[in-house]
Amino acid sequence: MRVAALSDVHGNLAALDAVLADVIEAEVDTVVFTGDVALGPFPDPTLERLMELSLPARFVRGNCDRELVAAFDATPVEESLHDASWDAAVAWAAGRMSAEQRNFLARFEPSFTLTVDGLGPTLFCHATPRSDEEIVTPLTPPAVLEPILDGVPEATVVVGHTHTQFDLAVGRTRLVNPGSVGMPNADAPGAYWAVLGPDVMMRRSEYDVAAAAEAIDASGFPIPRFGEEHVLTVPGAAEAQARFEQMGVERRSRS
Ligand SMILES: [Mn+2]
Repeated sequence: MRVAALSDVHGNLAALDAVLADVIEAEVDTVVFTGDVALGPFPDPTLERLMELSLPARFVRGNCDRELVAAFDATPVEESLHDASWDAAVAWAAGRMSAEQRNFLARFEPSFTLTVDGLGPTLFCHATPRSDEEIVTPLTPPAVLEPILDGVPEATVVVGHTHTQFDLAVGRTRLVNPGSVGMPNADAPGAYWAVLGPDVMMRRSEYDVAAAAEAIDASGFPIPRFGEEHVLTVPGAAEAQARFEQMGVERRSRS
């Protein structure tokens, strides 16, 4: 089969709609969302759109999806990657969700395998096969990456979480990140995703980022200037990877 891999929509409805239009043209067999669909400026209409998709779709649970369900249920989260401003965003977004939307998010799967044309058995997960928070980037040392993928039988592993497109060979495994639909780290604004099968085709969909950023910054989403800093302009890929890798080093040194 051929798959459209969409990750980290983060409640950016305009970006999602732009990608879905291009996905239809790509004529894939299924769409896989690799997590973090709703935490962002338009959580409820984003979930509504995903719940009524006419395309065949599967959903991986991201750390932010997990945290939204926990916040909706008022269950404390043990540890979070987020700082206090993002904790406020989780509470804000969970407060806009219906019980049906909560139940939809709660059914997302930790990971699953599909056989993709040309790529073979392909594992879809959010951060790494064993965690929805662990940070891996092209800067992660092989001595760290290889044990994470040791014992994973799939030829290809597709992850999201760090919002940056990459396509890496790690030992026998091809590790692919399609980037982020709604909150990318990249060298140009837009909505990033990938077509899988028979190879990996990285994609970028254009949309009206000025109008989207304006709507986002008027939405009440409690992260200041989110539209301006993550949609109208975006953090550069190299800079973001260095920042994520530093977070990864700090997390590894604590565990
Ligand atoms: Mn994530």
